[in-house]
Amino acid sequence: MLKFSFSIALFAHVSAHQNFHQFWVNDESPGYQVGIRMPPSNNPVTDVTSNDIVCNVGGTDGTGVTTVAAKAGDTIKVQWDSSTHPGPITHMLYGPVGSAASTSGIGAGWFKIDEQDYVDGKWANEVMEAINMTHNFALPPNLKSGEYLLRSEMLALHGSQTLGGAQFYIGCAQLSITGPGGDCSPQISLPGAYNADDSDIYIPDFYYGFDPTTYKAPGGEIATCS
Ligand SMILES: *[C@@H]1O[C@H](CO)[C@@H](O)[C@H](O)[C@H]1NC(C)=O
Ligand SMILES: [Cu+2]
Repeated sequence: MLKFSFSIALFAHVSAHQNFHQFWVNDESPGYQVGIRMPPSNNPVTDVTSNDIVCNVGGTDGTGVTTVAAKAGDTIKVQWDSSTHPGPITHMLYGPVGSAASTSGIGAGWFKIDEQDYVDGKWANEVMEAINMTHNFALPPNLKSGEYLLRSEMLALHGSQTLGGAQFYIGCAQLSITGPGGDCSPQISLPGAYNADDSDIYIPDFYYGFDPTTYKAPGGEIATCS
């Protein structure tokens, strides 16, 4: 009996974590876990100064991962594992680079292209749960042609009352984008842009008075590309 309850508890915990596992470009998907640097587990990254904050554990190399074609302005749909953890979803691009597969993504050159925080009384994860754990956004219409990393982040804030307790779930896809050109700003560094004690990462009153409607995900403003 004891062993049985332990397994149930373990399963419940593991299933509460999440990975980014599939995406669609204009409704076409390369397949389950295809084109994504899949991490070795669904555990969160909590050290925002670690290189793991870029593309998750083991994510600094994309050898063997398919790079998927897209065009500037295309609609991207991401799908994550089910999540009950309250928090936002954000998307960033890194590039253009010669080869997405051989790009670590460590350092300057990331720019935010999409963010959903707390809308109409629901965190992004709740909104996604109602639509099969998916989320849609568009690539900027003004991008240079080249290869890019697309970073999908779901930040779980249930542990944010503790310094270092916020949980970053991250997955990076590899895209080969055709576009008319354009420069995107502002750009940020990863690691670098996030600090453990930032007010969007460490929220001592998260369950006691914090107003979620004021919340903005880390990484700054959505970039303008022109
Ligand atoms: C939800 O997503 C899964 C995995 O992609 C898919 O098999 C299933 O058909 C989807 N369900 C609906 C209702 O779209
Ligand atoms: Cu979890």
